[in-house]
Amino acid sequence: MTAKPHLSLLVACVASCVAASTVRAQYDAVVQGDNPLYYYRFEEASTASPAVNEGLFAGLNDGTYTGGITLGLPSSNPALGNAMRLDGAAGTFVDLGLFHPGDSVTVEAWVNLSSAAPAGTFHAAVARWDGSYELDVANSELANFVVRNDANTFGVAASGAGVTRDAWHHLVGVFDSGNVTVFLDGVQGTTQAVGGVLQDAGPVPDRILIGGTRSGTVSSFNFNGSIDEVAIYNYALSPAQVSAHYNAGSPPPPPPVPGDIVVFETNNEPNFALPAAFGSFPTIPSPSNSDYADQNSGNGVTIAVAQGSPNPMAPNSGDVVRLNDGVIMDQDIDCCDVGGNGPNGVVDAAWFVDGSQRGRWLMTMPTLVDVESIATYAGIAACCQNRGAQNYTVWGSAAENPDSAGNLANNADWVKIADVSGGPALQTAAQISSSTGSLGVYRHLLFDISSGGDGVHDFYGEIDVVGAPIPEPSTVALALIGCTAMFVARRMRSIHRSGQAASDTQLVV
Ligand SMILES: [Ca+2]
Ligand SMILES: [Ca+2]
Ligand SMILES: [Ca+2]
Repeated sequence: MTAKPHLSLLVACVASCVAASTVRAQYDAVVQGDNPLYYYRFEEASTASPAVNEGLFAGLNDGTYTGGITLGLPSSNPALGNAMRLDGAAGTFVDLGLFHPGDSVTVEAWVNLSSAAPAGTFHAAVARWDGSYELDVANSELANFVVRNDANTFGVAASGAGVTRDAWHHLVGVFDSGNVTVFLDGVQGTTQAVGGVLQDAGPVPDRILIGGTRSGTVSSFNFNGSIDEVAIYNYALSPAQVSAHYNAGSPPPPPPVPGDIVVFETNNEPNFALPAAFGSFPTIPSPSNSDYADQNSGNGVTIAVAQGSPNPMAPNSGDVVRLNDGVIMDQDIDCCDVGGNGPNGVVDAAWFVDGSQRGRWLMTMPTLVDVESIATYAGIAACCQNRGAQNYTVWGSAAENPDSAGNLANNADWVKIADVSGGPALQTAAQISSSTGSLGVYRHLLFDISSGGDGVHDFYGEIDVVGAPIPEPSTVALALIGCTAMFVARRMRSIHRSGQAASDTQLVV
C-alpha cells in the first residue's frame, strides 16, 4: 500500500531531474560545439576549489578565486548553471595564469554590472596584464573590446547601446585579421582596423584576470557584479555563432502582466460642468458609486496610504477615502475658487506632492475577489490646468498581510497588474482589463503613484473596481474533507490492528 506514493515521487523526481539537466546542457553544449580553448563555468561549490577550465585545453590554466567572490548565484537563465559575484574591491578577481591564445582571439562573457559599481570608470570583465586585450564595460557604460597588436598599436571597439545595470548582458570581443570588434547581446558594434596580429608581450608576472586588469589591485578596474561562462577562443566567432550563443543564454522575458489592455482617455471640458465633465469619456464608463470597491456598495473595501504624505495640504486637500466614496469631484475641487488653495481647496481629490515625493495607496478587500477591471479618474477645473496626469503601476496580492514596502518586483507577495501612463489633461480616465476576462484573484490592490511629469500635483478623484468575491468553501466541500479524514483514520487503525497487534496497547495509550 505504501509503495505507490514513493514510486510516484521517485518518478516525478527523475522526470524533473532529467528536465533540469536537459535545460542545463543546452548552453554549454552550444559553446563546446565551437571549441573554446579555455571555458570557465563557475559551477564550483567553494572558492577554495580551482575555477575549472572546461575548454579544449582542460587541465591547463584552471583559475584561482581571489578576494571577495561568492559562488552559487543565479545566472542569466538556468541553462547557464550558477554564476559568481565579485565585490569590486581591489584584489578581487579570478587569476587564470598566463597563456596566449594565438594571433586571433575571441573573448566571451556574461556580465551583470551592479548599480553599486562606480559611474564614469571602467569595469574589466576579462583582461590580460600586458594590455593585449580587455573586454569591459567602459566609462560610457558601453561594452568595449580593447586590443594591442604585435607592434603595440592600440585599437578599441564599442557597442552601439549601453548596458543596463543589474541586468545580464552577453559580451563578445573579437580581434582577427587586424580588425577589432565587439558584440553586446548579439548585436555587433563598431569595428576598427588595427593591423598586425595579437600582441604576446608579457613575461611573468603577466597573467589573465577575470573581473580585473593589470595587477588586479592598482588601477585595476575591478568588476562589481556577476560574471558567468567566460570562454576564450583562438579564432573569430562569426556573427551567427555569437547570435547562437546569445540566444542560448539570454534571460527569459519578463512574465506577462495580467492587465494587457490599458485604455487612457481624456475629456478636456474647459467649463468643467460637473459632474458631466467626468461623465463623457469616449469609451470608459463614468465613475461609479456602485462598483465593488465603492463605500456605497457596503462590501467593506478600505483604502489607505501605504507610503507618502497622506494629506499634503490639509485641511484644503482631500483624504485618501475620497478614492472610493462614489463622489467624483462634484464640489470643492476648483483650486482657484478661493485664491488657489482656499477654504474649499481640493477636498474631493486625493493626491501626493509632486517632485521628489510620491506615494502608494493600498486598497484592501475583506475577501478574495476575482477582479475583472479597474478604472481610475483624475482631473481638475480648467483654471488649474492639467492636473489630470495619471502615472502609476498597479499591483495585486492574494496574501492576508502583504509587505507593501520596498521593491514590489522582488516581492513574492505581489503580482504586477499593469503600468498606466497618460496625460496631463484636464479630466482623464484609465481603465485596465485583461484579454482573459480576469486580472486575477486578489485581496489587495496597490497603486504606486509616480509624478505626472508636468511639475504639478495630480488630483485623483475615484478608483472603481469591477469584480466578484470568491465564494467561501461550501459545506459540501467541508463535509467531503471530513469524510476523507475519517476514512484515513479508520484505515490507519485497521493497519495497526492487522499488522502491529503487539503494539496496539501502546498505540491506544
Ligand atoms: Ca555558470
Ligand atoms: Ca466608485
Ligand atoms: Ca471620489
